[in-house]
Amino acid sequence: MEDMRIRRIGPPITVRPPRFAGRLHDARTATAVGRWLGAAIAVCFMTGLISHYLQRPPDWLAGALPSRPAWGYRITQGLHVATGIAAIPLLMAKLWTVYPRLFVWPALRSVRHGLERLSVAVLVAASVFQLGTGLLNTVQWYPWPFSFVPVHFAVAWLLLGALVLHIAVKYPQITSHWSRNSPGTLELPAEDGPDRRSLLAGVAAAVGAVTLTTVGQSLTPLRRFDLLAPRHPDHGPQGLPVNRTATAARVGPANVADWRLTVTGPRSYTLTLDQLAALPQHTVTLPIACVEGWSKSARWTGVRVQDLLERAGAPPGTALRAVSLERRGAYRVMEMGGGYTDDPLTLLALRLNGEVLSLDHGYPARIIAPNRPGVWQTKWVSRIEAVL
Ligand SMILES: Nc1nc2c(c(=O)[nH]1)N[C@H]1C(S)=C(S)[C@@H](COP(=O)(O)O)O[C@H]1N2
Ligand SMILES: [Mo]
Repeated sequence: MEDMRIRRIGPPITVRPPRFAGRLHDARTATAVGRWLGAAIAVCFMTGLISHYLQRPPDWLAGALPSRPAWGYRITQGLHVATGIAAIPLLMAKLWTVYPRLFVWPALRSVRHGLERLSVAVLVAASVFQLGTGLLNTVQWYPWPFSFVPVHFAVAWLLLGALVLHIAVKYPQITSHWSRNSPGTLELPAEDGPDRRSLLAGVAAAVGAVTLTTVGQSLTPLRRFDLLAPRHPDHGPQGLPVNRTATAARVGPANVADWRLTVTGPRSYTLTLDQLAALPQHTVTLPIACVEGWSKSARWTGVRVQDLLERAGAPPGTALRAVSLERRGAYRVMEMGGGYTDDPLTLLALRLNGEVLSLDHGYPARIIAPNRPGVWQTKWVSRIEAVL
């Protein structure tokens, strides 16, 4: 049936994969960018684990969490956010360097090749997901239906697994291109050309720029430059940023007017604000280190948590539960292990930098403890329970 045949018009169509010239897409560039990206991800992963376990310790660990060094969480979380931000231009450079591999033909050469490509797909997806969700978390924007912390934590392990596999698979290329003096391979000259040096200098400049314009949110001597940071460490009442304001938490003057502190334990008691202020007061310098990346040190004055628990008849090293006046919110109830309650720096603070706490900073009383994520520095505390 002659007329049923499809007639070909013009020359046969062939799909040509794009051709990539130049040496910026080669294994040496991929290694040069990859080792910095790998280092940033390694630091980000380790500090992320620290943050996770300080924030949500399993029961067996809660009592053993150390309260020193007092500034520990400030450093680790500052590094977590800074390395995560630095990893963004590094990841973009790395993806640009290797994207011609998307066009390798045949796409699947063997089962091993297929598995390798699958692991790279997982690695890319997990990296983009972690850096994207982490960055949005620094600006407290959650445009997704899942809960950030558990998902960010789970995908971190996926990323780690895919990265370890990737390094193992690429180990021969990594070692032969690790440094300028590495032997290189037959098809690649070992020395760096000017184009590669320019690319690497550009990537370094991008990393430097995003770091310098954000790191001042936690590394306060550089705060003048934190143009792109979501928080400026000096902006906020009493010279300290606020994450959740009293208005957002629905705590108004009426809620705190007849405030009492209740402490429960073998000998429970209740104190008015005047009675609390008449107990021995201590002043400590401790940072608020928010998990979102900003941190700032301040001078806090109040009563040692140790003293409050002792007065309730609780033995040294007793864990506590603090309850906020706030009616709703993920951080209304906080638990603290014995390592923190025993530390003389851990206070139920009434004053900040010499002034009575403002309502936004937790008036009448808030917790301040060393080496602790900001989320657990509970504001508007009205009840402390000894957990025996
Ligand atoms: N009751 C209560 N306390 C809270 C919060 C909250 O939402 N509710 N937010 C926490 C977070 S996330 C941080 S970073 C610190 C910030 O303290 P600041 O507002 O005094 O700087 O308070 C913590 N205390
Ligand atoms: Mo926070």
